[in-house]
Amino acid sequence: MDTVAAADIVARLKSVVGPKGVVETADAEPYFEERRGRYRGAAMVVLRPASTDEVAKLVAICAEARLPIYPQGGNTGLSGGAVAAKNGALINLGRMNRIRALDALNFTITAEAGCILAELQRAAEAADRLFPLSLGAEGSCQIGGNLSTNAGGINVLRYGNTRELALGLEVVLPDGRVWNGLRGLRKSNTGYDLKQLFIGAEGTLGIITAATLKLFPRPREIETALLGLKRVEDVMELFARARTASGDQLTGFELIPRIGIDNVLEHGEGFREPLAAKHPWYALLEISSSRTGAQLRQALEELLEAAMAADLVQDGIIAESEAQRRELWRIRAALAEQQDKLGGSIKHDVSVPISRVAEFIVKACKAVSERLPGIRPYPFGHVGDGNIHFNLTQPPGADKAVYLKRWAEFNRIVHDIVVSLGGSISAEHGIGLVRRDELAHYAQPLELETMRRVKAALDPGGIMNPGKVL
Ligand code: FAD
Ligand code: 2HG
Ligand code: ZN
Repeated sequence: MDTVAAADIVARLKSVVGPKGVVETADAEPYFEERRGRYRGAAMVVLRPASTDEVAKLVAICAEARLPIYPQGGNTGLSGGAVAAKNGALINLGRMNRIRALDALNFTITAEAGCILAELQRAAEAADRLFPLSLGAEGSCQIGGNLSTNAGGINVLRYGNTRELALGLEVVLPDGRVWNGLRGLRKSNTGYDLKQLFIGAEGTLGIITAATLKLFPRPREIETALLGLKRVEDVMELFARARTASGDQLTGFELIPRIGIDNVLEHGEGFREPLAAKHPWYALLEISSSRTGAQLRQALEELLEAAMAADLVQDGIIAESEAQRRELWRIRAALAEQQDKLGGSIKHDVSVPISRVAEFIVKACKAVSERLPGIRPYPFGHVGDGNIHFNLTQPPGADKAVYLKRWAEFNRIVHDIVVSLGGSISAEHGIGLVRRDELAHYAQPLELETMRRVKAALDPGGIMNPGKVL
């Protein structure tokens, strides 16, 4: 496209959104940053539409001009999916942040894509309901981004991924037409379930502009415990016992390694050693019920007593107040936030069947240590969903840049083990740019072909978030 034509299209795009919807070059930097510093974005123009109609008009102009579109939500994604390029328009949904409707009796909420996740949670709570999606970035990620990455987080084992929480979507298709699929129905078998295509598509098939989502009764009793264990195998045995002993009321079950506690104590603000002695592994678990008088405390105490008698659990604390509960979860959040303080960190977001989590961790730790003695595995996360953030911290004193150049090499070692155990190379963060080549390596040819056909059918011009996922 020549410069005159490009300037003309940019002018037309800007006139759709007006001055409030145009980000000036001087203010564009936050839209180009990438969380992990592996990429740097750029764009011909950064636009912030205020309505579905504006999004549709922008997309129609881009489709006609074959101009690439890079959708963006809160830009908290961890796979580089929201990284734009200078050949196209970055469309950020942040101004589309209204709650359109809340139907307490139907247990649904309808929100625009740019609604911040924490705001959505608050709107549900104000109506005595729970929107259970919860993750570290909830103060800045948007529901459109959550849907587009099919985000997971800390409550998946009870309530499911974002995909399981979505009942209906409104989407601007790559030709600029609007598909209104905002249905609040638990049951509807009317042919292909189109919304599922857009959930987890990372902006490659269209722009999600609104969603109808499931709500749940708000928990009235919550019990949270942090437990110290000797072996990762014991953590997973405890998980099985906890599900059963709690009457299947387990909402979160997170793994924390000792290296993570040491790191948080050294680099975090205001943390104390959580238990009297140090332990190789910790489990942070939470059970909850919407019923008062559910006697969760008793169930938890009985579980712990039995687990300690069986030498599964060495020590533990149960939160005595909401403040203490928050403090335990603060350790978990800091674990992720502070990991890079230890130096270069090669990331993996993998899942295996829950029954094979311990085997995976043992095998993968051995394999990476054999390849690079001194490497420091930092495995943590949502093991109650079989999801391990198997991140690898550089050996102490190693050259960070040299170490990070070995990213692909360690990905291959770890992902080979994951696949051999029947697992997935991307549990919750998505493919984006970071895992695109890994997807091409591990996906079945027929899966890739089918995905490419879907992409070509919906986006024949290839303008939606080009270069991502496939
Ligand atoms: P962005 O980063 O802006 O975009 C992500 C992808 O979605 C991109 O491909 C983008 O093009 C596309 N996209 C965004 N909005 C739209 C739209 N409206 N229509 C179409 N495409 C769109 N993730 C988890 O799953 N679980 C966690 O526990 C978790 N914890 C995190 C903790 C921290 C501290 C951080 C920084 C991130 C964490 N993440 C986690 C990753 C991230 O927060 C999620 O992937 C989140 O869902 C991304 O939302 P976003 O609005 O920031 O999307
Ligand atoms: C979490 O669970 C996030 O805290 C981030 O998904 C994981 O940093 C990571 O690898
Ligand atoms: Zn996570």
